[in-house]
Amino acid sequence: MTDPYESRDTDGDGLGDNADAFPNDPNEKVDSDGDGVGNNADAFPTDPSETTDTDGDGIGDNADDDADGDGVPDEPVDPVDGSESGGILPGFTALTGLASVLGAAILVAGRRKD
Ligand SMILES: [Ca+2]
Ligand SMILES: [Ca+2]
Ligand SMILES: [Ca+2]
Ligand SMILES: [Ca+2]
Repeated sequence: MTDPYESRDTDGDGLGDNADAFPNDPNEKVDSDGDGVGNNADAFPTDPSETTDTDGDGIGDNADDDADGDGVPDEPVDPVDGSESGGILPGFTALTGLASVLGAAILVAGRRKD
């Protein structure tokens, strides 16, 4: 360490806590755009409105109409995607399962009474 005012390097990344924007993260030292995501994890280290580019097309997820790159625009929700109906079915199954368990419990309780 060359800075005489530095006394600690909590995350041990070689940069003192005073100069380290992420003193507890050994993988990050600088956040150039100040969006809270270190430059190493920030796909857009100079753009505070973007931190990730899921499909890697160079357009940040926030500005990208198709962030996951599946060819279907993110909004409005694509009805062909099927993720909506897929979400309802497991819930319905779980509810039916719960009802069966409850029914069985009531049945057992009723038998005990007799
Ligand atoms: Ca660090
Ligand atoms: Ca950043
Ligand atoms: Ca950024
Ligand atoms: Ca993108």
